[in-house]
Amino acid sequence: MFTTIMAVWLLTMVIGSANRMYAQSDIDTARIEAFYIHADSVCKYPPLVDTLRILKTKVIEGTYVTFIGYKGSPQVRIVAVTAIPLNNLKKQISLLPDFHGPFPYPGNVTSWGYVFDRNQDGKVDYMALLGGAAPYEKGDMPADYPPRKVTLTPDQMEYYVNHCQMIFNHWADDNYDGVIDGVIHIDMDPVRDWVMDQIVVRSTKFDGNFDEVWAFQGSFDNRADTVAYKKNSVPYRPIALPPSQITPDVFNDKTNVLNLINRAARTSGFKIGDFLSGTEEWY
Ligand SMILES: [Ca+2]
Ligand SMILES: [Ca+2]
Repeated sequence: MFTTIMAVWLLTMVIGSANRMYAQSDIDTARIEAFYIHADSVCKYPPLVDTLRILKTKVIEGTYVTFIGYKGSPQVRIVAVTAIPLNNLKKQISLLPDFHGPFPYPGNVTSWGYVFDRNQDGKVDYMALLGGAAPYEKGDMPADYPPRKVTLTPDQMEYYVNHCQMIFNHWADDNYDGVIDGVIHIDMDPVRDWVMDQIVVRSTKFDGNFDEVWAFQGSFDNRADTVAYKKNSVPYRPIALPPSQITPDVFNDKTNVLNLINRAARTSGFKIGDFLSGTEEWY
């Protein structure tokens, strides 16, 4: 346990010092790709689940919106949107994958995410929403790693378990008008239950049209050559479901989630400063 805490702490220090190399004006946090690097590290290196606490729950039209923080801090870090009330975070929410046998399990309640208010206007404008638990391909997969349904050797099983993470899809409102205009979304490998790529889809003119679509594997440096997509319809493979499409309707659904969270935040009395900008630990 102590080793894990030290490893996470050391990593946080490394990330912190790397980020301090930049002046504040050099980081355009209002771009999903720039902010993703920070949000991704929050998703990957969470605190222990024991440190979570419920700050407020608001019921809106039968849906429970639960604002969750870390013990010792008044700010909201996580929001859950559920049909049932949350009353035992330790049992209901997992911040890291549990393993049921060899399979990663994302926890009992999965409709939650890390939230940020990048421009500090009191409204959430970036959500990293949990999508499941699975291993991520990072460009180092051995050539003989088998497709799904083939029994793994002990070495392959160790490789699989070591690559398992919680899956998050990152949704952003980059012009702060309350409408989602960008996503960084997972795309599963067609032949195995691994995340193969992450697809960036943006409406950079904020008019609802997708005008920037590209994909990467593991890090932005490892960019895919092309992403086949049609006008405002980007195909992707979800976890454990048939192939699907990212469309303006999918963006609208997430805008509705954003608006629900912000409505619940407003009626709960949350103010400017109650959500993190995400840059607090950068300088
Ligand atoms: Ca905001
Ligand atoms: Ca927007």
